[in-house]
Amino acid sequence: MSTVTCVAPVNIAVVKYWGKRDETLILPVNDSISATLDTEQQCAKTTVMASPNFKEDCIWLNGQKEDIRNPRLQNCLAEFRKRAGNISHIGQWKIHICSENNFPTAAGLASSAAGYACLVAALAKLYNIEGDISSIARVGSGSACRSVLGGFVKWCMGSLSDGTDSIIKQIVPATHWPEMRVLILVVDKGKKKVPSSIGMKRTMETSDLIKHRIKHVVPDRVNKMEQAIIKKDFKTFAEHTMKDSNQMHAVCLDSYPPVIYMNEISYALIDLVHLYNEAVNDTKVAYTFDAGPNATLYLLEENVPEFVGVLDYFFPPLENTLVEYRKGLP
Ligand code: 2P0
Repeated sequence: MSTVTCVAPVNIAVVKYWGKRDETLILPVNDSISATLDTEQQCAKTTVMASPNFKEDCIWLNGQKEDIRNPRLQNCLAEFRKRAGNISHIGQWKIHICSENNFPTAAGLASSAAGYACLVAALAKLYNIEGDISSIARVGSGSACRSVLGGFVKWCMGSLSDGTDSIIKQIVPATHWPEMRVLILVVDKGKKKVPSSIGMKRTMETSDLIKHRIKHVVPDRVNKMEQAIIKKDFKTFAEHTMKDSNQMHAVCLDSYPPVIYMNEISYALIDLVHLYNEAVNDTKVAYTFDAGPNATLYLLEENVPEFVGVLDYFFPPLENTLVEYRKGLP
């Protein structure tokens, strides 16, 4: 038996990937940029085991047995077995996969990004495969390719139909902007109502706004975002992060039937961030929302205590506990 365990972090996009031009190879309609978070905070942990005694391939996700016939999973496995070829006898053995997330799964918190990046890293170790594995992670889940590298990462959409130029590059390592912090505000742990892949397909088929976004907005925004990251220009970074999140959700709303991910708490958080930035007469906090109502905030370390105080005031985390406690008083 051969066993490998890997850990992979989530990434949170500041210029969003939304829309595919090829659904099998998972090729996007625009470039995207994300930050890969610290491994321990929010990650997937995956163990892969290969044994000549296993009768069939199996997968467990958070302790629950899942369908191994998932086409994306099969694509990843097939690619590894092809690459392993004759160089490894393990390539002929059946495998068991156990994967866990230390955060809510499928709640719009990039669980599939961490999950597939982790699976691919573990399989690469198991089969002793070297070289770029981001393209294999990509066929598992588009955003997973960005979790293969640390720091700020750009996924270049490419233009070739075989996807060979749809590649990732590190803009800067995490050490370049060590003051950067991320707060993840879990508004709802539940699974998203419309999976990203279905939402993206609907957008591509029905939205007019997506055409404007991919042609006239994202190319310029990606350049500005890259420069802002390199120059550590938080104000520009924050402005484009918020505008891009808003536009992604606008194209979701422009899809038909509309794809709605945010809820009233999400909108209240957006208001709060803008009110706070106005009150301090600066742009100190940026929000971004993925395919769910949960907010990710980007801010610099020096501004964390004050903004957490503001959040605690308007969204007291212990509200229910306090109410219960007060009820218990004589
Ligand atoms: C992103 N999201 O750039 C965007 C922003 C969600 C909103 O990538 O179909 O799970 O597996 O390629 O990667 C989520 O989509 O979709 C996503 P598939 P994925 O992070």
